[in-house]
Amino acid sequence: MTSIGLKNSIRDACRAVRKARSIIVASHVNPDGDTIGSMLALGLSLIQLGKKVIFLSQDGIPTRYQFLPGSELIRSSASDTADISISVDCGSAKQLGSVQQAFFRSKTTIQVDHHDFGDAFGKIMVIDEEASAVGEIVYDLLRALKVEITPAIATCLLTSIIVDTGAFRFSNIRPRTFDICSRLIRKGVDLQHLIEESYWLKSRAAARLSGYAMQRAQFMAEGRLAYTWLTQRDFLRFKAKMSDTDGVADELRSIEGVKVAAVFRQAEDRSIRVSLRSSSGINIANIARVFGGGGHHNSAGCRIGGTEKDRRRLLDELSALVG
Ligand SMILES: [Mn+2]
Repeated sequence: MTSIGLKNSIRDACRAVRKARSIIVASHVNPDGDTIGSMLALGLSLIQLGKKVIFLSQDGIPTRYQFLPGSELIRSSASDTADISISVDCGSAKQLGSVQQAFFRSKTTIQVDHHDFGDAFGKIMVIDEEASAVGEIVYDLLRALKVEITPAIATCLLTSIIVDTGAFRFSNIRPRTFDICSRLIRKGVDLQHLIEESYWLKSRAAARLSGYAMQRAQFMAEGRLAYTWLTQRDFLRFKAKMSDTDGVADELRSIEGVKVAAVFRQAEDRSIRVSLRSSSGINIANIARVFGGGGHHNSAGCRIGGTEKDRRRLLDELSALVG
């Protein structure tokens, strides 16, 4: 989306928001800090504007983010309809999971997203692929709506940006990321505390299981491709949850010589969730897309079947990619 396109779509979104009385804000399944932070910042702002807001997340809110203001308002389903629905950080309608029904009951739908390789499903598309996190786009939207950015809203927006930039370390950061963060921090947010809570903090179980996954890592293509895996048995043995190991892919990618990293995590339904990371210059989202997933240039994911053959097929594609 061009910057003019973005401005126009923000204007259209503002118009729809001003007209609406009730609004659904919805996150993606297996929510991360970007989708949760963006949803809360947007929802709290809409409440400030006098709207009735329904916060929807199929999988509720991870314990890690329960400290965020407004988190107690999040529901996993809703029977009521709203005038408009807004999704945040969802690259496809499928990403909404079971809240899809409620979402599409609204006549007007707005998709606020930053995925490079997503599907268009909203009537109004507010897409900025250059944004490091959806929090950056929500910030633009709130400015256009003339919302007063309270410390609570600033906290949620910063959480979104901290999580999607790996606490300001990933290649998706742009100068504007810092411009926005600088303005948000000045609203009176304790940044150090926020990074600790939303990014660094992990349970012992999570640390041990991540270490286990790192220890069993395998290397292909002369060390340019690294991968590891975790089964349901591993999660049970370490008493850890799948979301406890979200950082493993980034850690694997940071090993010397590694250009592409893949983490295979077995879900409860036995399908395999694959997290992919690549160093700059290598587009990993294209491959994720071939396997029915999506994401960003350097961070993407997909789901594959549970057989050795399924895994092999993806690994072969990845090793061809790193040559
Ligand atoms: Mn995101």
